Amino acid sequence: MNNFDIFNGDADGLCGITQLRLAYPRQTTLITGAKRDNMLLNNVVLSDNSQLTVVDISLHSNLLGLTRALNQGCSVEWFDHHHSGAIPEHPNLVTHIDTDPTLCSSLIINKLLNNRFVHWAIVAAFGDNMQDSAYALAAALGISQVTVDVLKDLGMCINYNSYGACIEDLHYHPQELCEVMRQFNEPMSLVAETDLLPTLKEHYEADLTSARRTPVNVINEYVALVILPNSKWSRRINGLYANELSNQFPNRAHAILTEKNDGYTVNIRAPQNNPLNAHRVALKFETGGGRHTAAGIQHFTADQTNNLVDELKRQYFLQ
Ligand SMILES: [Mn+2]
Repeated sequence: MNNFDIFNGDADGLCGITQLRLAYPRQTTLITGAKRDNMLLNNVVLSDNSQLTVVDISLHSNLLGLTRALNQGCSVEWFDHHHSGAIPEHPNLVTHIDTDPTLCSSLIINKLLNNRFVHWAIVAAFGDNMQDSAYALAAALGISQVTVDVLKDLGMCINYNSYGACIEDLHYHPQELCEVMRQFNEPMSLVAETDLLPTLKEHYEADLTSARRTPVNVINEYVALVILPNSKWSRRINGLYANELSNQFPNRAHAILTEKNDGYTVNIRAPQNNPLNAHRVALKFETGGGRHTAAGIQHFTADQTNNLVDELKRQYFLQ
């Protein structure tokens, strides 16, 4: 029988599978990717009767792969906090799915493991930007401020590593991170014994510095636009840089255009002081989608820029 661990390559996916494999060691084939590779189960070739552990990818988006796996006689255990859609009833499927907005996959797993590797869960919560949950858990356990700061740094840096259009854009393959992380029951030991954290931090800072050097086209008090070049650093940092600008200028909506070979991708952020309808702006374009606060357009062309600016102005001007 073959065992597969299938998990998102971001901090939550990695910390989730780390907790599970520390608790239940098992030889497995690792299937992971960049954060945006969220259809991992649909795209994997499984052997019949395998055991699958799936962490931090949506069941809804992977229903095809799940159905196929169950038909092949595989057993599947699923841990996640994304929208799942209707969960198929099958004797070989066990799910631990909770879409409570204060939970991430690693917090769900932590609860099942009774805080056994809770520091890893806190790393994940910071990585998934669930600061309140992370701080609350740390406070409940009386974890020192110094330790919390390190766990937060680690979570944000592992999360940063997962951004990019494809695996080649990433500094570390998440599979490599997974193999390193599972050697440590305790993330503070990983930080003490490896140079992973300072290395990621340096890359993170370098990417941010490059982004900050790019001119910001301030359309008016409520709308600003940035165009990042076709480069790996742009693809790694565009979303995090959009968040940074949004924190810095809370009255302003932001659109970050990242050049690619045949146009642009777009990250949109609603103003923090008016955090609505970013997805509405994005949906004006064919490949747009997202949430109220953060949305995106997969494929965008330069001649649509005026349209986008008009939509942003219409949505956010004088509100
Ligand atoms: Mn997550």
